[in-house]
Amino acid sequence: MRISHPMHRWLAGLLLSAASAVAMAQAARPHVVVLATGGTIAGAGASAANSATYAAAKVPVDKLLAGLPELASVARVSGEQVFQIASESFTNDHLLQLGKRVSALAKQADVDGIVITHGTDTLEETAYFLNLVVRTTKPIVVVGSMRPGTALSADGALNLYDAVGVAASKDAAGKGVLVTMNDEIQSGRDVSKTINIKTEAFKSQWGPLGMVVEGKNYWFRAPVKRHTSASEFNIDEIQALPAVDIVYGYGNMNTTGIEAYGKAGVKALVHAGTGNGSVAAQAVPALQALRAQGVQVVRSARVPDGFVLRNAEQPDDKYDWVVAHDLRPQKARILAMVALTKTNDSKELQRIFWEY
Ligand code: DAS
Repeated sequence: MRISHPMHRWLAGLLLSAASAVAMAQAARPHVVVLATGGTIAGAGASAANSATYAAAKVPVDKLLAGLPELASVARVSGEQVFQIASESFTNDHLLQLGKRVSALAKQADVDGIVITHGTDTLEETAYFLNLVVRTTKPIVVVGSMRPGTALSADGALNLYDAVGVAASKDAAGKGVLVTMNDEIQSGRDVSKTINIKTEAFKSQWGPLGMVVEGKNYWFRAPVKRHTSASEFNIDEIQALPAVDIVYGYGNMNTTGIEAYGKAGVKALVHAGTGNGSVAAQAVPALQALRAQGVQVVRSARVPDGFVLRNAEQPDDKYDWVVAHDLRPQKARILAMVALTKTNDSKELQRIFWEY
């Protein structure tokens, strides 16, 4: 279409140059890939009052991203729907598939950061797994929400906005896998879901690494345990994860579970003991029998904070058992599985539990 009037031509030129300036600015922004797996952040409730009663894993990733136009000012965002499940249903196969996709994307020169949207129930396990096996310094951020997007005061939108912002940030590189929930930036290694019905659910006994406020990151500490590019583990070399399960300690403890897992052929059994990883006297022989069959025994604790002291509640040197250090049972299971892909030597396993 030919524009005749000089003023109109000038205006059209102005609009065109403004549009191209915006396009150039957008093209210059970091490229963040959002891998969606389901969970409450993709959930939907029957009414706005349903903050805790809803169906998880309903909203597809393109709808999640379309609902957050503010992301355009933070990064160039592309989305992939890897799974659409509630995270309590994650299996080792899901972990492997997701880990391999994250690893492949991290190798791409045109990808600057990766966000994984995830259910909150096992978010801490996936975050720790990726922290152990994805060899990259690029920011990887796992994010969820405690309320569905349909609820009053839903937390998912700001959590996702924060996650993309952190994943697009150069200052988030090299800090291991991160979790952004409730304005905080948590270490994927340290964080756990500690409250099952509040937006302030995710805590670490060692505290968050920092905070995100209005799209700006404020850092206060950095991880000291090995992770990602400094890890001896590599998802690209892992084709399967060994069976590792958990038994819980409590009053009137019996050995039914321990013996059943032994018969089922676990490669390691995590014992979530009372106190500082204590084991009931009547359970010790059953664990010793497992060890004699070549099964690794990892002493963790049902008490959430602190750390299990080696040779304190049990003579670990004598029994050839491993202690989980400060890792909660569900995290100890993740590390035991990954470590067993490399070694079945209990002294090597203990080294790995000290270092990761
Ligand atoms: N069932 C929970 C899950 O998918 C919902 C959530 O909190 O994300 O982990």
